[in-house]
Amino acid sequence: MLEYLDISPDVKKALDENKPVVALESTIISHGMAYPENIESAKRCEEEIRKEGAIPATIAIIGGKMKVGLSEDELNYFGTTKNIPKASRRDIAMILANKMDGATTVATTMLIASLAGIKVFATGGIGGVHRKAQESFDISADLMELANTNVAVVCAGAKSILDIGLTLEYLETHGVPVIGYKTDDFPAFYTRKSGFSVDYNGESAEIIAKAIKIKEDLGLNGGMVIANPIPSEYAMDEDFINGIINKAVDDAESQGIRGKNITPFILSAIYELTEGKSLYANKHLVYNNACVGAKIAKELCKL
Ligand code: PSU
Ligand code: MN
Repeated sequence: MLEYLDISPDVKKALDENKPVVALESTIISHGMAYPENIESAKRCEEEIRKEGAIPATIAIIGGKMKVGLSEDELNYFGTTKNIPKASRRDIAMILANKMDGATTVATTMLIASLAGIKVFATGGIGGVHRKAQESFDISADLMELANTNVAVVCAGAKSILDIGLTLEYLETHGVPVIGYKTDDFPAFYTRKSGFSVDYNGESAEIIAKAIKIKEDLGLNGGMVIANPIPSEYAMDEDFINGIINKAVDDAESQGIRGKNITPFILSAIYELTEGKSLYANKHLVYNNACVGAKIAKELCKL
């Protein structure tokens, strides 16, 4: 495994010394935002984590290696290189065999974080069960990873490009706890509410860390969803954004977009249709998640 896994010196040192580490994904860099905002925002996430006293570990596949913690050069390379393939679990083996680059999704970032011994990961939104999944079978590999891999994922909920109700049902079936960070509502990425509730309100980073530790002690495999709503000052108007999302989902369908291209297509359609306003919300909710991820990772190190 060491042949394929490359942990940066500061991440390795932090892990060896039981210091808090927070993983970050790279699909958001290659497919979620355009240059130069992608790099700026990736750096700002790392800063937010450091400000809280934890060490960031941005995860990506570069030249056939699973990198945990990117150097500035690697981050710049990753953010400026076009057409890096989105790497989900099924893509890892061939990407490594061909010594290619890969942008890690929530699923793959969880998997690699877990190989490196990182327990907390902060991102924007998770993938889930798509609308009309009963016909398309389109269920993100993120959910299967959450079912199996022991990493807690701090996110701003799921976008309503998905069927949020079915996504929560799926997580329940697979035994994945869905915990709100200081909220009873499951958030919908751009907005603080989705109309669905979380299973538990995690009132503090401390209680969430405790739950992660207990889950680990009991050998209950699988991840956890820590749903952290976008701060009110950055939240978007619900009717406005939902109208846009519906249009983006319809456009994807009418243009026959399929498979792994659906999510990136819809995300960029939302960006175009909101004339960039969605990006502002997107960036700030990710920074907020990075910060909460660091708080939880810190509490976890004390246990
Ligand atoms: N949802 C978002 N923003 C994102 C993604 C999902 O709101 O950037 C990205 C994440 O990397 C996630 C992936 O893991 O898309 C899910 O893709 P798919 O639906 O193809 O499984
Ligand atoms: Mn899919």
